[in-house]
Amino acid sequence: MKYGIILLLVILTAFFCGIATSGAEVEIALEAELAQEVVEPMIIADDKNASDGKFIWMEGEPVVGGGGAGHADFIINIPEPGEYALWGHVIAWDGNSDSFWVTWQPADPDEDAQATQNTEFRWSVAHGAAWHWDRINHWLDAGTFEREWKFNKAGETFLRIGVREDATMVDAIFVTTNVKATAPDQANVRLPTDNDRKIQLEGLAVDANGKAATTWGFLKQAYR
Ligand SMILES: [Ca+2]
Ligand SMILES: [Ca+2]
Repeated sequence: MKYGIILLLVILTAFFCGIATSGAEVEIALEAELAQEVVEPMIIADDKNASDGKFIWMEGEPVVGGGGAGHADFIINIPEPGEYALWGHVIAWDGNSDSFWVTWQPADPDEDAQATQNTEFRWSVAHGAAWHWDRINHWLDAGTFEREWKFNKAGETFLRIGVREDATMVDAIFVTTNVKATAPDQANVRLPTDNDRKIQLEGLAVDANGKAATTWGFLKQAYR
């Protein structure tokens, strides 16, 4: 009987250790303004309240419409295959300044959502005039749902944030394999640290050194 209890404890310990180990999420924090390429009218702008003092947007006034051109492209090296979610650290003043187009290849097709207006890739950004986190969703005609992207292998992926409405702002992006979390604290979101920025800037260059060309090698570094 005593040995039975000890055996049970050993099994339970192994079981919970296993959960703790397998529960580690991939978490990558990116500065929006450190995108590999920022194409006008999307621009990098200053705000002392933004992470590292900068953010990206197509400049605009509150309540005024406009947009549909310009984008920021990110090459994101994911360390393992799996399902991923994205969070944006954003400001969206009003109903005329609260959306982007988002595609993340190769989970998403190579599609220019600004041209196709495909609602699968339309992100309805949570309103707020101060910086806040919003999980990237798709705003379908049938409703708005959190997005998940499934990647079959580790390596370079290609994220595009395209302007849909001007004056919508992105400060930072958080990448996570925690696709269940629907609140920022559950998802363990964080703004980029100095080390995160170093990895974002140098990680790619180091990685690209060993290869003839990166998959998304046509992109150039927009900002250093
Ligand atoms: Ca606007
Ligand atoms: Ca920033």
